[in-house]
Amino acid sequence: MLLLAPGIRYFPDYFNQQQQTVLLENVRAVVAAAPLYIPAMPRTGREMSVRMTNCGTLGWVTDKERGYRYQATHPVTHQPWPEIPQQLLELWQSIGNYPQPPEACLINFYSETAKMGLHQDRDEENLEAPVVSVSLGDACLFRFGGTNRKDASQSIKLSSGDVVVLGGEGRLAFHGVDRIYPGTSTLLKSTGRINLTLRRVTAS
Ligand SMILES: O=C(O)CCC(=O)C(=O)O
Ligand SMILES: [Mn+2]
Repeated sequence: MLLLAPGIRYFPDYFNQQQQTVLLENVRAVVAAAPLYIPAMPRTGREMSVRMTNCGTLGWVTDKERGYRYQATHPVTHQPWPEIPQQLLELWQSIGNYPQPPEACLINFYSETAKMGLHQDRDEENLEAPVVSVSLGDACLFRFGGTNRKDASQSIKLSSGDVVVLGGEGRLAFHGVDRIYPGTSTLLKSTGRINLTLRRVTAS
């Protein structure tokens, strides 16, 4: 484990090839039940470049009308989200340092050209619990800074199987994905990257 900044822990190669393959199968099963949808920014309705879905009792969604929020059902199918795969629950137990299980696992799919702007994860009522993030597929350039948008930032390349935890002092660190490096992994059938983030939403 490497401490990238206060509260930001990095576990390179946390999942080996075989574990990544199993995880990917689980993600595919989630996507089959809860299809990827196109998230839109609050107010402007501008579409994000990532495609998203979730598993867990709650999922993070966003649209023009109602903005960022967690809800128990898929915004398009209106079905409850599938369960969080066991491997991810175990990951949280092993490194989350938090007594209660995650409620949401946001699944982001990045095509070759997708990115995610610098932001904080702060739609959770619970900011005591960490956010645990898993990378699968092509590598990306991940940027993280401090708790103010203008704070200096650093970048690292995240590869398939890597895990990053934003907890404690790092829980509200600004972060984002500047680019994908297409063709750097053979895990997925085509190019692209999948990111999974485990979150505890409620405070009790
Ligand atoms: O893709 C990543 O590594 C980060 C994703 C992220 O920050 C988010 O979904 O809030
Ligand atoms: Mn985030």
